[in-house]
Amino acid sequence: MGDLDTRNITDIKTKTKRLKLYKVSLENDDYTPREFVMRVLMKIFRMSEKEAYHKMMAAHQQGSCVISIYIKDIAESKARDATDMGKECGHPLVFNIEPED
Ligand code: TYC
Repeated sequence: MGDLDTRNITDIKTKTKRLKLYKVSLENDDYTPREFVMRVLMKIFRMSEKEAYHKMMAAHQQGSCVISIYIKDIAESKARDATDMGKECGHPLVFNIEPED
């Protein structure tokens, strides 16, 4: 009985899998107003005005900037909602996702 129980417990433990994480990045463009980018970051990613300013400026100066890291479903819906918010107002703002290494 002892041997069998120990093996079963080990099997259960090794089946625990870590969830894969995804980065959401903000892409720079030449048209979207800076204030609008900040509004999207504050609304969809719950940033303070100061954090939103720094992330927006990082994308503006470097071409893109990682905003945050989430499980797949959340990363996809945040990137889609944020990109849609730009589209609805006629801005070409884009958020992309990619697997974290
Ligand atoms: N480059 C834009 C401008 O000068 C502002 C901007 C910043 C747009 C960051 C997108 O991800 C972005 N109006």
